[in-house]
Amino acid sequence: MLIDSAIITVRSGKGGNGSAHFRREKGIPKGGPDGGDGGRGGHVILVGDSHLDTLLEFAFKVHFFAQEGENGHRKKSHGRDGVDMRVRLPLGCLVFDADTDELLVDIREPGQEFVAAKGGRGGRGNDHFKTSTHQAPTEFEPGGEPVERRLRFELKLIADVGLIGLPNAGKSTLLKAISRANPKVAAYPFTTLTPQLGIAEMAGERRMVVADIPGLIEGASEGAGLGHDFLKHIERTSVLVHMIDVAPVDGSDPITNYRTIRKELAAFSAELAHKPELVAFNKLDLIEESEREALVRRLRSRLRLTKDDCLAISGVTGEGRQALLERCWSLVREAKGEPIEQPGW
Ligand SMILES: Nc1nc2c(ncn2[C@@H]2O[C@H](COP(=O)(O)OP(=O)(O)OP(=O)(O)O)[C@@H](O)[C@H]2O)c(=O)[nH]1
Ligand SMILES: [Mg+2]
Repeated sequence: MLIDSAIITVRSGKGGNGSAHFRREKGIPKGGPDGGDGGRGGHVILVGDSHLDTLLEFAFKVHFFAQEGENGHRKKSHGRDGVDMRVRLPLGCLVFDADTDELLVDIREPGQEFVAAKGGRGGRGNDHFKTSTHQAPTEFEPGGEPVERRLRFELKLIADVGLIGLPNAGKSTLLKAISRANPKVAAYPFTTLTPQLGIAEMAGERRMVVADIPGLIEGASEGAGLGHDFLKHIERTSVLVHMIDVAPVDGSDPITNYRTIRKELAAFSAELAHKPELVAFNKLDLIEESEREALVRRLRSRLRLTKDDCLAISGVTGEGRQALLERCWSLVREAKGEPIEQPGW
């Protein structure tokens, strides 16, 4: 399982101070205390929202502060309560106190609420301190202190798209180019040692979770190399993008390489073998422009793939990248049984 996580700081609002005011009006020289109470400080409330599916927004915003309560006014007028700060979270999100590691709540239901930082209570005004022997109190209560704490969110993510292929095929390069993830990329095999996750953002506020797993090699389904442990991670994805290096430095044949991986998927599980697969002929930039079309046509026909099943791309120059994402999007929606929306609809 792949985990998305975020740490944020929340602070509730301080309570408003009570007022220490005395009524002063023409003809009423000693009007007595009339200081009103302060307003309650705003809470920080976590709310379950079924429309969210990642913690992405917390990469940009990490402070969530509620408003302070207003101080009390004269004429026993109550200060306004501070506005609560509502923080929307995807369902399935676990919330921990980041400093103690205590699990605070598991957000499961849409609309579920959890007060993560309680607003300070409003202080009482001097009106409350009046007694028969204490007619002119100047005492008032200050507003309650705000609560500040750091929260850690954890969300188990199921990737929509799994990038597979031999080591060095360019999986991490692609993930890096389409998301904010920063996997290591290097010109040698087995650069990626653990699955990497990224969120590809597309026009029209569309998002896909993409998983880059370590390169697979022959025998991976039986435990060779590093990929085996991670095949199970991609079993639950909707779509596989099978990356083929069209000009491998080791001189190997892209066709054989493709079949090697297919064999391992089949040996691992029927589920993986039958998962929708999009083939990406990668590193197109290494091929002379005049030869590209013929090469792709030849690969396609030898692998008996239709035009819909494959695409030619370059993870480095970006060629074909958008088309690949759009195809993935359609396949993911299809696999999930959701209608395929167009951006801007
Ligand atoms: N010319 C060219 N080089 C590429 C392209 N994509 C990746 N590379 C290079 O290929 C090498 C391997 O890229 P990675 O992205 O690390 O490959 P990987 O599939 O993640 O490899 P492993 O993590 O070992 O499985 C790096 O030197 C990349 O710069 C491409 O489209 N064109
Ligand atoms: Mg890699």
